[in-house]
Amino acid sequence: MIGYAFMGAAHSQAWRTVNHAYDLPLKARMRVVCGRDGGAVAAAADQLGWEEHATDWRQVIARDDIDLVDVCTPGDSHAEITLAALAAGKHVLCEKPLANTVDEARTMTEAALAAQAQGIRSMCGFNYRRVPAVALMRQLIAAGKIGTIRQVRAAYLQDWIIDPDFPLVWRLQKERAGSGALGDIGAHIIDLAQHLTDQRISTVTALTETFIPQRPLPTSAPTGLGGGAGPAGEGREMGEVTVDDAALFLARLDGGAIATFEATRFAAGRKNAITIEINGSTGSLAFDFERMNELQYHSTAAPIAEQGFTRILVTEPEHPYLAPWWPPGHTIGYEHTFTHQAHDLIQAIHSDTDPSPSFTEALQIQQVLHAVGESAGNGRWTSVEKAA
Ligand code: SOE
Repeated sequence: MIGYAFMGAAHSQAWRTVNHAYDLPLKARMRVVCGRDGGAVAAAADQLGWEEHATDWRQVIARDDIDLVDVCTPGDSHAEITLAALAAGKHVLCEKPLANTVDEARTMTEAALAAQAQGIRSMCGFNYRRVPAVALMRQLIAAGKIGTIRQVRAAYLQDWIIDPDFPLVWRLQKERAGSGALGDIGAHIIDLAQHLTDQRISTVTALTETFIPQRPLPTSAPTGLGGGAGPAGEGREMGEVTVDDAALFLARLDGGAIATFEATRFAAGRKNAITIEINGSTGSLAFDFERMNELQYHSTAAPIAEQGFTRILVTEPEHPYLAPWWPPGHTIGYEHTFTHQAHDLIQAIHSDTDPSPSFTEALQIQQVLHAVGESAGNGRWTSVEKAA
């Protein structure tokens, strides 16, 4: 694993757990965690459960005892590390968004397709697909339970940077993160909308906003989402915020549905609020991540007097991913989505099939992000370039 901050910790939890939760044909072994700061990566290895630690990812990738490289670094190094790992014949799991630009994502996808011919698998980490209630939602839609899909309403709301004194961390710098709320959290709801409906976004019209254009430079090493804030008040060094704080867009999907998307880091009080509702010709399904063990379902097939949204408690062994977890009613959490992701990747490697989302799927999401950025700049409806 390269990188060990928030996503690295989440992925480590998954690698630690997956062998025990599921009876898998291949076992994950946590060989090496890699980072630039020798002391910090040693502490991370100890805390997160890695056998070894290293500061040079190239040396790690060259090792014969490494089969899979898990890329958990900021977006500006995804392409370089992934291309090197694929060239060395390693399977790759790369965090979302796949890259900072469409060009990088395309190069990575071409490399992944070439490696695929040698049996090398690549996957992009869109973990929210692996919430059991979301997976169930997809199954119900595919089974025709809400009929023809008309509308999608998706929002991803956070508030961790509303304080103007919050420092200029890497996620607020275009050259490191690619974009702001759009790529970081908007990418998740783009993936969810397309995955659930099995339709692709074809055109968009968008606006983006950066509410706080300058912020204090960070004074300490990054932790969690951020880095230490400098002293408040005058005399501190400021830097430009070069990404969006919020991104809103309308979209048409290629199967005829229409959609609205909202991604913001300025929704005071909303910590990690993901909601998605899908309205079809004969019903609706709605998911709220703050109630991630539930799914709301309304069907027009029920007698009129009994119609309304029904709460499905998604904790049965019959529900996706849940068989090995707890008895019905004993809920699961955020971290399980990463364990489910690790499970699906291991199964794909073992059965010589392609995991999803593949890099080709992640490239298409990158193309949607790009079209949203273009449209926000020129104020026009913009077509999404075709991935293939
Ligand atoms: C930060 O905004 C972040 O950690 C994202 O990068 C993750 O993808 C999301 O799951 C939670 O928020």
